[in-house]
Amino acid sequence: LVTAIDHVGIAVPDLDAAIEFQRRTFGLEVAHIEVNEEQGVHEAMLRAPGDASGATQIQLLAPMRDDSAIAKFIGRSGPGLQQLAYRVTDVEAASEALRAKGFRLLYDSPRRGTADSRINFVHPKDAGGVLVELVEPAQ
Ligand code: CMX
Repeated sequence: LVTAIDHVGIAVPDLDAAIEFQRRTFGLEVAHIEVNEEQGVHEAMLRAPGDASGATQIQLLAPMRDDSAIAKFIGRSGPGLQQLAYRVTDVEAASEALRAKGFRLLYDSPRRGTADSRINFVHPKDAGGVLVELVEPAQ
């Protein structure tokens, strides 16, 4: 089902401060920044210098609205690890295979993720307390 670990997402209150922290402390570099209005996030993808494109990235997620998933997460748990994202080749097929096994998928059909990827999520209560994102990268 899964072809790679795509990224690990961290909920942060302030995107610029979090980027600077990762850069200064661990030497990570920004690979991509965008706003995803539907998800209500301002986000950045970071990677280690020298990592090939396609290597596992760190996603920093800052809330843009009080009713966003990230704002709610920070309000309840504080900043920290929010999601683990698995790469798949076909997000609809992967979602269907998991639904058939009884897992709850958050969306009936895929939504738009980072860089025009297509995404869905397995409910954290069905995945050992981890919010699992399924990511089909854009072609
Ligand atoms: N990881 C682990 N557990 C989580 C969680 C997370 N990220 N978010 C919520 N939970 C837990 C809660 O702690 C709660 O547990 P308890 O019942 O034991 O207290 C339980 O799940 C259900 O919580 P809830 O209040 O019913 O649900 P929320 O309103 O917090 O929503 C979720 C949770 C996963 C449905 C919501 O965060 C969501 O829709 N996430 C998907 C979208 C998303 O995360 N977008 C941001 C990233 C965008 C991107 O990656 O591009």
